[in-house]
Amino acid sequence: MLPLKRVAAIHDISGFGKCSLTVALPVLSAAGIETCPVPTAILSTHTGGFTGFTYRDLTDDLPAYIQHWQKLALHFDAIYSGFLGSKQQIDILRAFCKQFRKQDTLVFVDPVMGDNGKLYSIYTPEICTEMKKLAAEADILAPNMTEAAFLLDIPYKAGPYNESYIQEILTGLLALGAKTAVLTGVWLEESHLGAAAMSRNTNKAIYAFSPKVSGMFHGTGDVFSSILLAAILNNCSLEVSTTIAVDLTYDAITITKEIGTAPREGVAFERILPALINRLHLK
Ligand code: PXL
Repeated sequence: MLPLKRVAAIHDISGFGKCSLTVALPVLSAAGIETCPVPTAILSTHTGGFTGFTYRDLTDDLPAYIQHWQKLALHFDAIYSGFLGSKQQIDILRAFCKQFRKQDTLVFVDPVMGDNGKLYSIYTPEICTEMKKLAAEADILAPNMTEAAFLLDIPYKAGPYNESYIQEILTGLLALGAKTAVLTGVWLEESHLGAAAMSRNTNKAIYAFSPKVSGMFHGTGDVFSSILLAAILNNCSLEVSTTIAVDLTYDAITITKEIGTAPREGVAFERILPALINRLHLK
């Protein structure tokens, strides 16, 4: 029997609204990957579309938490970061990578900062600067178009995009230092939305699209990134992994629309977990 692959997932936990750890843990576990959370904060809900949420910052707990893991000499096949609430948390994550990154460890950074051209409410220019340093260390960097614009210090464009613009953004992200960039929220024509990916060793963009669904659904970036990482750790190619992540994120959104829950409640990714398992077996 092969041992399980193991991921350290460094995100917040939001009790309601399905994002960050409440997505990463079930998606990666369903994909057969042992997932060890490093909770950076505890919120009653995420910050997008809710008011009055509680926010307990766990920054002060992290050094001892991580030190214990050092004593246990844990090995991780991947380090997966998402929503990070302060410069200090990004610094801790960079120190975590220094400590736990071995030759075979994949550092996957989802530089969660904003969407639709705007930063999330708690993100400051200082956090963006730190995020750039983190992005430079990523094996896989997975921003949306808004986050890419902030990382590259360029104005956000709403789309539609053309291939040369997407190529320019991907090239810029790789120039920051990331080995592979996977860009979400890419659309070249009104009817389809998806992702574009490029690695330093190929310099050729690959695309995956699904039909465009109207409306904005919270947590889709976390669903996409978690599925992408799950597929990569199951030895799918970058192209296959991106396609699986686009297809299944789309399926989760369409199911959510049919159920009719409010966009702020997150997407029904629970219903696509069997399909994820099937796709990983079929690869
Ligand atoms: O989905 C990204 C995310 C994660 N965690 C928290 C958030 C958000 C986006 O708003 O607020 C707490």
